[in-house]
Amino acid sequence: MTKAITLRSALFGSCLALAATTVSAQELRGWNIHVEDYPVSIAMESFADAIAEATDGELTAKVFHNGVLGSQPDAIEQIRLGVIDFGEFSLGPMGTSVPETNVVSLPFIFSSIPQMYELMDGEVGDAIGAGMIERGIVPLGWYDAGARSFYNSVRPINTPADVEGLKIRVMSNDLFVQMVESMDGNATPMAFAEVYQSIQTGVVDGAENNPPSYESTSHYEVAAFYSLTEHLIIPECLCMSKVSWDKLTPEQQDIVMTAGRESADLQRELWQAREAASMEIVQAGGTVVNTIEDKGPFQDAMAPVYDGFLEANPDLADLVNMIRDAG
Ligand code: BDP
Repeated sequence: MTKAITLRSALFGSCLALAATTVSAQELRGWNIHVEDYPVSIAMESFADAIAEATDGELTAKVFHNGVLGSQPDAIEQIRLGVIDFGEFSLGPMGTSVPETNVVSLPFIFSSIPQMYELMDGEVGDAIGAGMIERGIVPLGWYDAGARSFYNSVRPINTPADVEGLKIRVMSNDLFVQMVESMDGNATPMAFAEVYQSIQTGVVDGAENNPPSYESTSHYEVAAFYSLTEHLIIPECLCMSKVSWDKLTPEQQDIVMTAGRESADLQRELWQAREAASMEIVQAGGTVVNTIEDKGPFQDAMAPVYDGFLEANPDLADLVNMIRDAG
């Protein structure tokens, strides 16, 4: 693999020149879209605690939950500019800034969550991470976001034909628009915070997300059919602005990187439990869940998404194949 630079050498190599920089006590500001008891949020708080402890309070971090620092696409740009110091992002909306992240937004690209973990913790994660660093975003740890499935207020989805004519909210990325359109649905990119009301008022019929987000946003109250298509396994990332990263001393960088990795271990553990709890909550709340026995027709329907992507991004074909060949 030509892009096999490790994140460690890419980052630590480039900051040697700054080794003499001294930094006085400072607080990092962190963006988070989720509610405070969400696995991501708890892991981010542990990251903040670990940094404060390891630096004796010289470096602290404050996490702003509930998306109060703005929408995800805006926050990604602000991280790149150094306006926000760190954040926890889905790689889904990062595609417009970092093309490499788009490979994990291809429907059904990973065969399972364990496979996703394994690849993100290896060469695939390193290649995507290198692309992020090039665009000003330093990955500290890969978080889990399970698999996303469709939900709507109209009918259960059992086959791609059931998506026809449904108005589905998607995250901001053309790939997700194409994904829904390839099943003849109508896709509407929209901010996460607007989805509940949009379903309630019929602006859209539904959306797609993992069980914890479907539950924590109360979307299940307004879209009771949850169909386990599990069409997207998109990893998430605790990341830091490269602008902010470069202002840290090498010792602080080490502390932040270690805290980020450890927070990812915690998040992955918490995720499993929350997924199960969320499924129970939504079912107790009246959600009708259906599993999909044969996902083959959905996978087949995605052929145009892959064709279009590979035609527009021939340089990413190796990365796509690396994941597909992992089996
Ligand atoms: C959630 C992700 C979050 C996204 C949200 C969405 O954790 O980062 O903003 O989906 O659909 O699962 O916008």
